[in-house]
Amino acid sequence: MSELSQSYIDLENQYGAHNYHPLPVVLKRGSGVWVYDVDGHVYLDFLSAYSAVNQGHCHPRILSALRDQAEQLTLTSRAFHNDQLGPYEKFMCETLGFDRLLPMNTGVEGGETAVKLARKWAYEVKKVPENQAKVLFAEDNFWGRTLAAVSSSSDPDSYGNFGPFMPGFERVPYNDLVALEKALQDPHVAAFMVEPIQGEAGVVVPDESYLGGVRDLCTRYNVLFIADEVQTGLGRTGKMLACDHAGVKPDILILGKALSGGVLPVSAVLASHEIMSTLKPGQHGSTFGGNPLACAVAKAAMEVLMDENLIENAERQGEAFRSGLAKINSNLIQTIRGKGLLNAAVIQPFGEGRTAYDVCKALMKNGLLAKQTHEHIIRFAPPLVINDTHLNQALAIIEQTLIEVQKPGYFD
Ligand code: IF1
Repeated sequence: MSELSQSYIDLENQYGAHNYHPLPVVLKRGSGVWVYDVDGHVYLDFLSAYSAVNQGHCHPRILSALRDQAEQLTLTSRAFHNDQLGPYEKFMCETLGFDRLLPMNTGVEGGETAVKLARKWAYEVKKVPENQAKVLFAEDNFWGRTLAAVSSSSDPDSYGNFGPFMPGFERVPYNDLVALEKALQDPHVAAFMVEPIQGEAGVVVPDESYLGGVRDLCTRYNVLFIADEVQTGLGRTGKMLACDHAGVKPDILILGKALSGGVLPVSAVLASHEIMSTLKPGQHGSTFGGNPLACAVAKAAMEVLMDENLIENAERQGEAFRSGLAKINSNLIQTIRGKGLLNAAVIQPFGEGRTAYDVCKALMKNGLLAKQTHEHIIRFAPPLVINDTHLNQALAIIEQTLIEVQKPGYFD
């Protein structure tokens, strides 16, 4: 590593909280599928900031919307109206088929908003007794780092020593309709919040029938189906929403990440008028939620997804990636799974305790950035603008790397 890169890492080590263990690379610029480090080395970005830059790094049309609005008006608070919010809300509701949108900033604020809405609806519409509302989550879920989010987590790294936890949260096994129906026997259940594909759990794709089953059970037991599409939404899985693969519509939809094309934090919760109207003025909000800059950027980010056919590209390139990965003759790849351009490979442990992190470091040296999730899974999620040339280049790097890391002495 160069002294220049090391100098940046040293500053983070000395002055920053150590709440991450990043790969030893210091990035300076991004464009499309490419990112560049401070020494000018170029990398294919196969993480896309955890699916926040689906439109590619620094997309010119999104940056232009950012620049134009930033020179007009960036923030008014919701104490006043602005000329961007209403048109954005209309655009999003008509594009995605919901009655109303509540704008927030980060994905976890979207999740918090969805849970608050579900509880409010439970007390005021379903008539669940006060403070008795329950919300169900899936085992191995991930929806952020707030105390409510970690209260629903089954991962000790997420919840360890952050108690006491939010009451009224329960978990059911993912991809298990029998367990879900059993939990729905409790009349106090307000909602079931679930990722259509579990991202952090390691790109876990449920049975084809699962989401349809969730929809049917939630309807039958008068429970709100909350789809957390912060990571799977906005074209990532080859459809606008991952729920579209199953042809189901959730009662509450949570979006984030690529809603801004990675330019600034923008999230949104969409629901019916019945659900959304349970919130009255002064009962929920955020300083930056619905700011004119976010609305202008998000509208441009959505238009880019649709106008540049990125959703169809994700479907096609995802198929090509999975079949290309399967053709790589390496005993290190145990399983390949995913939908669209949200994919993962399970890596066999190798050498003396070598893990997916070691493979990611080797991939980095060969010009591809990816990140492991848990010890033996590598998530591969490039921007949806990836083309055939980029994809073949990536597959060649992966194949070369998997050979290199098994050569004697590679890690010496
Ligand atoms: C980190 C993980 C991914 C999410 C889903 C809500 C949120 C996320 C399905 C919250 C956020 C991010 C958080 C980020 C890394 C990344 C992540 F590894 F943490 F789990 F993508 F898988 N729902 N995921 O994936 O959105 O508040 O972050 O905007 O915490 O390191 P946020």
